Amino acid sequence: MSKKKPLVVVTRKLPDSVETRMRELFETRLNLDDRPMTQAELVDAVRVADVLVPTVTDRIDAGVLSQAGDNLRLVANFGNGVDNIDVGTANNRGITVTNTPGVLTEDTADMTMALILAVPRRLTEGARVLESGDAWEGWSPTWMLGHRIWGKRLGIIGMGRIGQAVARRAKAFGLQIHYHNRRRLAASIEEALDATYWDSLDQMLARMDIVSINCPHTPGTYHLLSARRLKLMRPDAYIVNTARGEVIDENALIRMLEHNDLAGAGLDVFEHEPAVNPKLIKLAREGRIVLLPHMGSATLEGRIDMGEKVIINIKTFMDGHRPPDRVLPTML
Ligand code: 8YV
Repeated sequence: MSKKKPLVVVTRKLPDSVETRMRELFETRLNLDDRPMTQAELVDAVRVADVLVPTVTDRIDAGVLSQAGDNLRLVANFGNGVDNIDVGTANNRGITVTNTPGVLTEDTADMTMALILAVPRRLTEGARVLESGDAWEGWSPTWMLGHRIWGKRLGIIGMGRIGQAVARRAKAFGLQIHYHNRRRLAASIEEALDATYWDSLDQMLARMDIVSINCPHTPGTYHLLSARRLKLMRPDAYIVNTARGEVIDENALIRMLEHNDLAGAGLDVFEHEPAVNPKLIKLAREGRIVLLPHMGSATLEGRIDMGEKVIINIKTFMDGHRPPDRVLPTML
């Protein structure tokens, strides 16, 4: 007799090939119209599911987890960051949590590099000149001048997989690589990247031309770039964030940009997503900053790879093995 297939509830629309494979392997409940689920709908889902596949847009907090049915054994996050899930509570309730590391490293690093280029070189501002439909008055030696990135100092906060992938790209663009991380990297990696380690984040911030946030959002990194720390930065420095909005005190950042205490910013993530502070939008319209709607890992290839990881995590778990991408509270 064949074993009953587990009920897998997927909270958002995933690429077709991923959904097709999930349907073959599991009893799958999909969200074909892609409308984000409410907290009440998430509660309904965890009451019946054996496995929940949430994304960054779902808050799987203690309130949701406390109402999970006995069947719920696995929360297989479609995403790398797990700050949308209360991993501690899940763990205490015997629910395993997995994520999708590795497969979005290069895409996110590409987008980070795109912002590192776009902000100092005024890329979106320039593109808008022609889109506006107004006649272009032609080239001028002093018009639309940005700033060179070659030779500048890039300070990477969080030198994990994505941080290192940013460093590899930035090195090729002639940036000097500096980093702050919980743990110092092996000498061989530092050497390959020509990277200088700063034990003190404060000291590093005061000396960088561009700062890139590449660490996860955890209780320890919430507002890591606080008002006090942002003030340590040079007024001609830029800040790029493709990690999580919560790592920066967004109100403090806005104040600094408004007062020209920072040269600019490139933000792919926001503190209260999907809400974006209107002051940020105003600054973007003025050409001071570049804003993207959380597109760091948005490639079809990446999303298919993420789906594949989710499937492998579910399948391995259901077959009675330790899933490859298990997240433990101690890892956060
Ligand atoms: C994903 C991300 O799109 O994986 C992450 O941590 O931030 C994004 O790039 C998102 O998390 C999907 O849930």
